[in-house]
Amino acid sequence: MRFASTLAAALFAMVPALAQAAFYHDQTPSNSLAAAVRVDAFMGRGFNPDVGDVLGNNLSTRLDWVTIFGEGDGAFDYFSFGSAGGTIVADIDYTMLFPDGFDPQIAIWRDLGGGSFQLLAENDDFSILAGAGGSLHPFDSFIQLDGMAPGRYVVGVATFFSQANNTGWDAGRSSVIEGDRQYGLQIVTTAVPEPEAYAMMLAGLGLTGLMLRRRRD
Ligand SMILES: [Ca+2]
Ligand SMILES: [Ca+2]
Ligand SMILES: [Ca+2]
Repeated sequence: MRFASTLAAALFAMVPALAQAAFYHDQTPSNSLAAAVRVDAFMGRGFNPDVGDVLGNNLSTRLDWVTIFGEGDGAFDYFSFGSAGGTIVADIDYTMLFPDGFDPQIAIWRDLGGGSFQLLAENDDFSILAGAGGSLHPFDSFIQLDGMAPGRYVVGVATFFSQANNTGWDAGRSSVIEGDRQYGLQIVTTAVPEPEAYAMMLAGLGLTGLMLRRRRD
């Protein structure tokens, strides 16, 4: 994977070889909560110095995470993921790297199903000590939610000044991510295995059962 971008290079350098599946490069116009990109398949665990909690403690080997390298396209970005519950972190990194930097703003929604969402939190600027490494400027955003119920959640990215509500970023009072802007975003939680992963696990168990049975014959 090669990118002609300082930001992508910085982000990618932080993703360990074993966890390269945990790096997602977004170029999609995911412009609404309903059209959020599902990043479940990119969730992984393995040491990453830029993945941490609100106090700056590293979380990368205790929880699942995905590092997103996002590129603006004159729209907002939304990323959807399943959580087994507990802690959820959304952590903007390296976004004030020039010349492609900007002042980001993020929000988290709960996906209530049936096209309904509930705004849980939003943030513009935060301490660069939160989220372990990666933030070079307090314009980077950070949200940590604890004690969350299992379910599906969405993280949205916009440009300051923006205002979120239960239907997403309020288009009349929000600023999109312009086409030449780039950002790094860490999403951290306890992931939920996807149906395909379950199917593979069950197939594996079935195969093991068959082999055990055959051995007994
Ligand atoms: Ca970080
Ligand atoms: Ca950060
Ligand atoms: Ca900001």
